Amino acid sequence: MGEAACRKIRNICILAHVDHGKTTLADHLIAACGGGVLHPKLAGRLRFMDYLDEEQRRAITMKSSSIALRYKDFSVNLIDSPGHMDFCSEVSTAARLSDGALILVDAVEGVHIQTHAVLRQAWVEKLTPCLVLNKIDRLITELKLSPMEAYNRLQRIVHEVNGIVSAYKSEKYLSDVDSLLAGVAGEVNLESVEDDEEDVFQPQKGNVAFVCALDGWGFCLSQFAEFYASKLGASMTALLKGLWGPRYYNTKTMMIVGKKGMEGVSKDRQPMFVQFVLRPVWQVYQATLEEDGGKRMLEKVVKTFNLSVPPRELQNKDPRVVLQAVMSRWLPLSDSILSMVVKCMPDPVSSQSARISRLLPKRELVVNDTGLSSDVVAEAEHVRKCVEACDSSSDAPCVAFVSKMFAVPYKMLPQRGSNGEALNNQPTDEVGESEECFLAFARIFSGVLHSGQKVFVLSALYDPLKGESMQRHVQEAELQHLYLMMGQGLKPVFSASAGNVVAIQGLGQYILKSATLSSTRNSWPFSSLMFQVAPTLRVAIEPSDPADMGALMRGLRLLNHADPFVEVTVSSRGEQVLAAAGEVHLDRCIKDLRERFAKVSLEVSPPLVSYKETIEGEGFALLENAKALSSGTEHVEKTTPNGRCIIRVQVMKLPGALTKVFEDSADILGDIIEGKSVKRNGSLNLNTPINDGNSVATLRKHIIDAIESEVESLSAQLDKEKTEKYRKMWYRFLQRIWSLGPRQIGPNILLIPDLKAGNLNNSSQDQKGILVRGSCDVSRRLGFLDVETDTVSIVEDSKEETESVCVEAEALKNSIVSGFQLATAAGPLCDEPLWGLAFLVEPYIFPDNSGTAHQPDQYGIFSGQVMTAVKEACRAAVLQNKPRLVEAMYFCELNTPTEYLGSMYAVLARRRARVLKEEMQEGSALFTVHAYVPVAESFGFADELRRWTSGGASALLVLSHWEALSEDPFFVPKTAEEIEEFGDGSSVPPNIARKLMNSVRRRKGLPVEEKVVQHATKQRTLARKV
Ligand SMILES: Nc1nc2c(ncn2[C@@H]2O[C@H](COP(=O)(O)OP(=O)(O)OP(=O)(O)O)[C@@H](O)[C@H]2O)c(=O)[nH]1
Ligand SMILES: [Mg+2]
Repeated sequence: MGEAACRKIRNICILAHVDHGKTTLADHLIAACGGGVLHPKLAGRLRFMDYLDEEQRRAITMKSSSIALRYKDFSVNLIDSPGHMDFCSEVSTAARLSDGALILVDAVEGVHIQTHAVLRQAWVEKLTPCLVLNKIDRLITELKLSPMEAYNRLQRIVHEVNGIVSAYKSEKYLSDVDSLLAGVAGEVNLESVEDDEEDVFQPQKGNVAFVCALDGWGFCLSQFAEFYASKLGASMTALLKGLWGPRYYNTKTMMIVGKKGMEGVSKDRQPMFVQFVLRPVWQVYQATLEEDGGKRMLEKVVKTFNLSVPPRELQNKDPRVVLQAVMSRWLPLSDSILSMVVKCMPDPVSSQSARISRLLPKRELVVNDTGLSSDVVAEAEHVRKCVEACDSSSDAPCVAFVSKMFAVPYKMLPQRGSNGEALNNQPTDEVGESEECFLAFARIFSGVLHSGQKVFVLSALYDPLKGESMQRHVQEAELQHLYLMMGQGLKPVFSASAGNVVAIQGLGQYILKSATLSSTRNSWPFSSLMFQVAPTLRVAIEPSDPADMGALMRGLRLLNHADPFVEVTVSSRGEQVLAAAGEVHLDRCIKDLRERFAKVSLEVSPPLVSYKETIEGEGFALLENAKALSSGTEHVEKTTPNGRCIIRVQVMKLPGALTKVFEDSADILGDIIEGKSVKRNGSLNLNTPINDGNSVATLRKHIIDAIESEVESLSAQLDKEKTEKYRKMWYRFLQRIWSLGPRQIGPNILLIPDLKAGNLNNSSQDQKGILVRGSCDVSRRLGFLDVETDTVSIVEDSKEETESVCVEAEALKNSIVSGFQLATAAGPLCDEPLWGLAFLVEPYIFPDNSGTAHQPDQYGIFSGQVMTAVKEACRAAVLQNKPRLVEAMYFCELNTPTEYLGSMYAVLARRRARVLKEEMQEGSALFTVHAYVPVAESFGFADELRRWTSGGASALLVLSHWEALSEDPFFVPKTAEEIEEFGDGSSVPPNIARKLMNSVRRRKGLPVEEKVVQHATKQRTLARKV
């Protein structure tokens, strides 16, 4: 296939918030251009792309799927995507394979959370977007707006969407400027640094459509401009400009004028969009749907716009049939949308040259060896050039990207090939273990793929310059069959060329979720997909009959393969844990497991909610807390069983902002701390300080910003001198970071003792304990220490006797760090990770008098003892400093009709929600409420809400942040007032923190301190209050 044919391809996806009408719109496009797979009468009701039972049952889309359409001489690959938050990973897979995106917005509901998310996704993947304002009919029939009010509303939505995109643009602009200033070499695209003020979506430009997918009509301004141009004999371009914005038609002068030009002409001025476009549409609706709407008006419209509607349909008794008959002939939906797609969206050739920097970012190469690698680089460059040009010739290298794998039962695969030959579509697995065939959802970016071809499957970590060591990341596979996708149907093709979206059979054993296919080893893999959220809802699964364990394991393996987003892990207690994005997703996974992949009956645990543990302290308290730390007054002390080491630990809380920086930067920290970045560059030069340039500098800046913001917030309450002291203290702490935990990258820090801290004299034994001082590894890697300033020797007076102790001290450093890691991985409340704490650990070691020190096994025992002592001391320090449980919070957006507001608040209150904002949506009876809901309380939330509001209210949840519960889980009344309020403690019901803590302890099999029956007699007389 030549370039000309390639120019006639459009790959598009439909993206929107849940229920804004994507699948309904797709129905109409399929009915018109799908080659007869869907009868036009069923369009809008069948929801062809929702072919899974579960999708039809719940009436939401759960996966993205593609259909090949023909419009005029264009072939359009349309991908319908889900809008529900739980399936947002499917949006990423759809966006990667497309060049353009139809962004739908419900004209009544307006912009919602997922609208932001999909706009961002389209922006990140460099797709060309068009805006589709759907459900215009609701403005007429539900809200009963006048054309003028409707115009204002539509204008507001267009404006809002433009605002969102321009924010992404300026963000990009800023980050480009940042990297320019930082002097980073790399691909800085000067084009995008240019500030273009123009709105992305402009109806006059033809990239905004106004549609009603339900009734099957829609238009862009050009259709009306064309019609009026011929009718009024005016210029089409002038009309196009006039049909949006404050432009009026002066009937006297027959001119298009601004507001001023209309002064004195008429009192009831209406912009041309209202007068020429919306009014006729409103008239048809009124004429058909209102009792005495008047048939005459309808006839007038039919006549004015030269519509040929069969009289049989016009006379139908059902007004909706009449309405649809008129509207779909007047403004056919598929034509409007597809002509916009063809006109405004790029073909694969232009699109790939614009998207190349996202798809295959240019690599910074450190070519140190000669020979081999320069050939490799040259070929990899050639591949990149071909992808950039979308080279569809047969001698170009083949490159395709698989964005997900999906499962199809073998019996659903076509039995005949493209030429009618029989296909051997039997399960090929030697194991014969499944009836499911895995297909790859892929787009070809260069060259031609054909069935039977051999390709290399490159994983995201593959690096062609590394030769042998990369064997794990590249495999050779044979493509069995290629299919064009028709929703659920598959149409076998022998070959497919660059620019097409296809399903590929035969890669099931090679690819788990996504991969790059290439005909040469010497090519870089495509950049990974960006997912908006992580799978957070975890449950443990076991078979009802233990004998079915094998089937369950197999089922989980298949599910993990078939769903791009699910995560299957084994917990530390050996349970199979399934992580999904949310409840709807989880339900579908369990159903798939039961009915399709494992086919056994299953037991599913209640959701395993993660918590964290921290200590109290905020704002002012932090300062006090810090003072104690620097003066070293309050500490916990532990001694190892052999008495040779004393550990002193103090703990303080980190400022919230700093904790957040550490949490958010786990990936970068991993690179910096484990030094992965060094290896990755291929220049293993250990003499140069590890300086991954940009990322370290940015992280350092974030850390400093966090501290400054904390200092600033304190400065309101404190005098200058104190805040200055506080700031200084923090900068000193930053230079003393030995390790982070848990897992070396968590949000807790281990500080080395202050230089001032001396050695310890143990009076009872009259011996001198030597302080083991670690090295500030993390500080140095983060660039808070310039050179090796901290290599102070452990003891200044290294006498003979202490020398051996020093050697030992050196060897024990690892145990100390390990103890800290263990403590931060499992806190004292319920073995959940610690969060946002700084530990100052001072280990003192005493000389050994027993003479057994140098035996290796003795040493092993001693180091173990030190590790345990450090761990115990850290945990005890947390317990002594007002420990608090930290829980994860969802951000929740709710929409509810006014009459259900009361019930909705009742549901929110039961779930410990905190309402942030509530507002009435202008021009409708809907309320939008934003709230935080604890993850622990969120299960069944959507269902309960639906029940209590008779389906009126809907909610979407996004994981937001961690928050400490203010309650003390060990609360017992102590002061006189507390005792007065709660009694002596025996009858205090456990508070929420305690309940949560106990439930986790019970789940983990840890001892729970509970008084089962305390005052038996008293209890008997108590009434049940439930
Ligand atoms: N009044 C009206 N309702 C519409 C219109 N388009 C779609 N709907 C209705 O909106 C509901 C959702 O439509 P879908 O097409 O399933 O929405 P979706 O965007 O595909 O939803 P997800 O795939 O779950 O995100 C259905 O009940 C449709 O009938 C429209 O133009 N007007
Ligand atoms: Mg849908």
